Amino acid sequence: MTLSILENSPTKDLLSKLSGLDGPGGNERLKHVVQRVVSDMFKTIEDFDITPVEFWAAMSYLTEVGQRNEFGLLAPGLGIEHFFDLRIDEQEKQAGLEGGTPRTIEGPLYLADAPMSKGEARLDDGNEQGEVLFMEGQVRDTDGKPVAGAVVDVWHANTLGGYSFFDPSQQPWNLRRRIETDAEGRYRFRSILPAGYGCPPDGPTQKLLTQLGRHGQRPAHVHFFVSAPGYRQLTTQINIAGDKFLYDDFAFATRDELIPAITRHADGTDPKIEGLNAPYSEIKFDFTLNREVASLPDTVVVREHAKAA
Ligand code: MBD
Ligand code: FE
Repeated sequence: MTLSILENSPTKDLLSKLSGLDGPGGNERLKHVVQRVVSDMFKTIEDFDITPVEFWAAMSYLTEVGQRNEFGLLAPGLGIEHFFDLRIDEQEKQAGLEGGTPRTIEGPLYLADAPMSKGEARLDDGNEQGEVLFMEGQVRDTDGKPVAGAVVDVWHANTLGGYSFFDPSQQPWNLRRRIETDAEGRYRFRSILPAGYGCPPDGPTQKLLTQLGRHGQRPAHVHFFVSAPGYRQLTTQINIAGDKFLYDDFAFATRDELIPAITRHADGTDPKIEGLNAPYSEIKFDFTLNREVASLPDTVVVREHAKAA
């Protein structure tokens, strides 16, 4: 028999007072959200007969998530960041917007203001013996027209799955660049193949995932923000085909259209590339941007980003 006091008037009264909904002042939207969140919590406590000991364990857990700065990891791990993608996908579909490159989550490891270059860039600083990756493509609009001067803001992990800045062993800005597309809307970069990312094994996110019988691994991927005046910013990633975790991403970010073919040149010789004598890989990937739509929410997610000193 479940103990139920949720519908009793003292509980209803309590919810109305604790959320401030019984009085004036404050933020009306927040009052309603707090009322809902706390009443859903009460319902969970009731339905699962949560004990105070379990509740305080959860509070300690959230404290640790904050202390370790892992909310940016917990949110994708619990599918919340992907859920926001699914919501805006549906909003766009209902507004008749289609044909753009699919979006997928930003993740927690972006760093604003990466070095800018025109047309092409080398992303790796040469300090690591990774397999060379060349990636290139064109930014176009949904009519197929090239978008010149678009900014392709790209970031990815090194061969150990670490991101510069967050991984202090890497040099500043390693594997992070902004590339402005040329007159034909083209971008091109040289880098090294990233490895997949794994949640810190001793951190609170992995602790929860383990309790859920889950792993905390992502397939190897490369992140992008693609933007241009008059277009909806695209937040996306490409995955490296063949990765063991391609369809088993703890952050739920893989999408079929975001797994470009990767061409491996096993002989490692290319007359165009001086000094290259080891196997290397090549990816061609074009981005399609949707035009700005005033009636739809902006795709730029305003959130706190780390800033390089
Ligand atoms: C990453 O590199 C990432 O992209 C996400 C979503 C979560 C953790 C690490
Ligand atoms: Fe990532």
